Amino acid sequence: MSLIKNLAVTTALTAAMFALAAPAQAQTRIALLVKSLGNGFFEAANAGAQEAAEELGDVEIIYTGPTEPTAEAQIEVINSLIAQQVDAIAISANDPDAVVPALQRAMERGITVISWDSGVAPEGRAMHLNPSSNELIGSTIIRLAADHLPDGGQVAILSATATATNQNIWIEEARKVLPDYPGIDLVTVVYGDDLSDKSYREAQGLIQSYPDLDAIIAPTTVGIVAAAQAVTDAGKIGEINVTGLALPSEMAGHIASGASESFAIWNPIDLGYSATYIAYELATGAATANEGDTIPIGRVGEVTIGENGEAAMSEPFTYDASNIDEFKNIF
Ligand code: RAM
Repeated sequence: MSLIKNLAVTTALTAAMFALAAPAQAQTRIALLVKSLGNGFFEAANAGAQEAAEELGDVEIIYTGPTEPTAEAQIEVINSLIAQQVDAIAISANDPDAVVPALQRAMERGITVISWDSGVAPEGRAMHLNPSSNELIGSTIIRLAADHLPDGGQVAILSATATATNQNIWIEEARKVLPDYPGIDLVTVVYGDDLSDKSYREAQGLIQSYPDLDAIIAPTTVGIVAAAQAVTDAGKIGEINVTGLALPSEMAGHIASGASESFAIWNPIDLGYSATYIAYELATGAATANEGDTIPIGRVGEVTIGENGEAAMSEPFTYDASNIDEFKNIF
């Protein structure tokens, strides 16, 4: 064998070995774009997305988001995902409308776009996955407070950002059921922007401004922890009950101390898992998202697309001292 031929064979062999050694190229790259990084709720959703990616086999998850939960910062991330030519973007949006033009540009370039958790207006995505029915979440957060106020009382809401699609809908739904609770007086709604320090200051403001306050309802996992801490630090445990939507892992201590009697949440791992399945099936053409279509979501089951291209995953579950220990190590 000539030296040249020998070299050629060696090169071909080396290339083949490298091809074998190199990890298989993921065929579908799905960006899980969250409201902001550093939020335990989205980290749990990412764990579910990774689980789905492993099951699906040829999927790469790009977990990404801005450091602060604003639409402007999310638009920058969307533009970078367009440049990276990802196959799908699954977004939890900081604003239903502001991100639409950027997402439309993504769709024009063939990128599948869905929203989950916090929705995008219909013209900016193929479908939206709600964690649960919005009516049910809205009525649940009021009931959680009312359950511990048999004689009625003053409640205040500490929300995330003022433009967050999900919290705004839940608050709207919560207001609709208030007539069913004549003794419950919703005194104000304030915004902690899903930032711990701002949420803490807003909770302190509520405690100072409303001396007779009986409950703080925080429909955000970031806000509820900050509010429970503010109530604890103000020596108001037993006077002001903190409730809303939370992660058992982040609230176990506040349930034990009595700062929170109970709260609710759906499974955030399942939500990230479901969003990934849906994004994958739409991106690969295995499913469509027209009204009435059913999309399988692995071990979670299936969702059916309803009005405005929306679907809902499951029901929220209530956690209190009787069951929190079972869940605090899961999410
Ligand atoms: C925060 C975020 C998220 C919301 C949860 C309940 O983590 O605002 O969007 O779904 O709370």
